[in-house]
Amino acid sequence: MKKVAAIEDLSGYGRASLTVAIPILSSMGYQVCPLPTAILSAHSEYKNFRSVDLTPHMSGIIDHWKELGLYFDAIYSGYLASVEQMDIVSRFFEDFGHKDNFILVDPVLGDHNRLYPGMSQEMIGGMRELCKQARVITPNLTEAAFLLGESCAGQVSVKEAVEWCRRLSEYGPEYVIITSAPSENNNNVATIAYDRTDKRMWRVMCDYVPASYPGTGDAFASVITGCLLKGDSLPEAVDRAVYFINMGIKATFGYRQDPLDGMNQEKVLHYLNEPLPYYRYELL
Ligand code: PXL
Repeated sequence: MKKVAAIEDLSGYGRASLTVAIPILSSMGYQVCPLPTAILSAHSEYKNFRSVDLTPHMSGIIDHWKELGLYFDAIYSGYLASVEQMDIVSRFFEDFGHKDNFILVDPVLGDHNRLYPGMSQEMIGGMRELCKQARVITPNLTEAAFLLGESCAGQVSVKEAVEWCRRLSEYGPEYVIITSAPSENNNNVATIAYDRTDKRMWRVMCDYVPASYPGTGDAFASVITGCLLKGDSLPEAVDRAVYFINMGIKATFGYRQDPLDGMNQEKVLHYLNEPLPYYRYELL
């Protein structure tokens, strides 16, 4: 079985990070090996959440994995809560990254033009360093802006987003995927993806649903990891991830539940193993 090391927090309530990554990657047929960075009562968008920081325990876990001689086909990192954790993850990449496996960094920093609570300028720098070690990165538009020192407070044009995608690839990753990117049509959101090797820019459009669920970025990055592991092309992987998120959002939006509870992924996990009904990707 292919193995994926997943490095992020475990939040007991509200679907995010490991409680999203594990079911998705398991459903796709991979063995997930979590390296939890913290245990939270609920993800950090809930007021008064409690948190146990596992930073002091991460090195011990990593040492044991080294003693066991573990090999991971993919390494996926998501939400990290401190620069110290980012340093540990960077060393993990050096130790466990090989020519034949790949590292995907989801540079979780913020959304909707704002940093998440607890994120700092120093952490943006730490995330930028991790992106340099990755083969694939999956920022949303806000995170792309923070990584590049740009602002997305005003309207970002399609042309600018495409430019940001290319500029991020100069940090090193072969694939840069920007989610929540603008499109010419306000009823659509775009995901754009750049392949630095063949210099092709892809786009997958999707209808806009006026709701926002935490953890959708984590789900997106997890599906991309799974698709690339099975050998999908970049645009195919993006197509499937966009399709999955769209189905998940629609399986949630009709209910009156609190959006903070996240996407009802349990209702749509089976789509991960069904053929895509159609390809939507286009070359930009
Ligand atoms: O979905 C990203 C995420 C992951 N983990 C925690 C979070 C968030 C977003 O708010 O709070 C703890």
